[in-house]
Amino acid sequence: MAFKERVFSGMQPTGSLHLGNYLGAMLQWIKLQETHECIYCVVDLHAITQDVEVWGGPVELKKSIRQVTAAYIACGLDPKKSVLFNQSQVPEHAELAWVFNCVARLGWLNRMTQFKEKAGKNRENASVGLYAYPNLMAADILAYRATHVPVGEDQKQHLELARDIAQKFNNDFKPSIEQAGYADGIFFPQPEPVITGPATRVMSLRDGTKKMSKSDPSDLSRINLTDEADVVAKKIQKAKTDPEPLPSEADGLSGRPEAENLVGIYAALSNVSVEKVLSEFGGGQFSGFKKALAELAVEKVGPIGAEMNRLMGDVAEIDRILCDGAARAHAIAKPIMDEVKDVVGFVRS
Ligand code: AQP
Repeated sequence: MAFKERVFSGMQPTGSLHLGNYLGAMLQWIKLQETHECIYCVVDLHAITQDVEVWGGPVELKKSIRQVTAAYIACGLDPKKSVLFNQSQVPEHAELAWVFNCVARLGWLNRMTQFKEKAGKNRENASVGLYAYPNLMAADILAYRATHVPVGEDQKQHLELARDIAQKFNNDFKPSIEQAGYADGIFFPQPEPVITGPATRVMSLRDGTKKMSKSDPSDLSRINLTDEADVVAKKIQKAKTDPEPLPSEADGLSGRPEAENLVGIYAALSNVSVEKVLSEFGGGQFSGFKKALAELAVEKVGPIGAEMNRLMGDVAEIDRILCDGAARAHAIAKPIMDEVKDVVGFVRS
């Protein structure tokens, strides 16, 4: 069966969105909404897979869900063009995730590097939800039979797993899928990752070998979309660098992760190549470059933060947008989930 092209992606309300989320994923989302049917979710069920200290408890979670929604809109997502909603309002995500828990293999999940990184040394104490996170992510995508998933590079492995789950489901239930009228036996599509943002892996400002992340305990490690101009400038000024001047060629950045990261951020924000940035700043010290980067970051991030604050002034409107989006998402996912139940063999009224 040829599936209609449909885009799905999401972000976790585990704190304020940052430059990595923006450059790695959001810019692609905005582009895709002009050409595709797009479904963008605030993945609150994913947020609670981490310890409560990470997502902050019930009051903080509600605030973060609304704040991420405000960030979506402030960055340029249009709730009339795209479907914007929070995951927990559409029950099919959790329902399909359970089916996928029974399709995915333990061996597949054991290979997931994000679980290893997030669970750290205390693996025995990690939640079962964190372990099964990729199955829920597969359900998020396949509940809509989405064909394209714009994400940062860190999500590539999870996307591969979603493809394996789709394929195994199609194989496991082939006879009933065919009986349901899918002559080629293909019930779920193989979702394609879209990893093409201007900076698909933005690194921490404190450690160029670690990705910029909402849950990094150091706020200095990231630029939040809500940071005030002076905070952005301070974070960039304090960003870790090395003692050498900036190179004039891109090759000179290899083995210098912090320099590579800052130059990459500058290139992405100004929409030019790394070579172009180095032709301007190569040979100079970091101090001058950091000043220019701070100005650029403030120019790009400042208006987003200001618009988020304005939107957060009307929480009822944000809730209305989420509720409307959830109804539209449910209308797509419910018939697909009903068919899943038939294919698996559940009795339903
Ligand atoms: N540093 C990054 N560079 C490029 N892309 C990134 N993304 C996240 N960090 C970077 C992309 O943003 C989207 C949403 O990510 P998420 O919020 O669902 O979860 P995450 O990938 O786990 O991001 P964080 O910031 O590290 O969140 P926490 O700390 O809560 O786990 C995804 O497309 C992701 O690839």
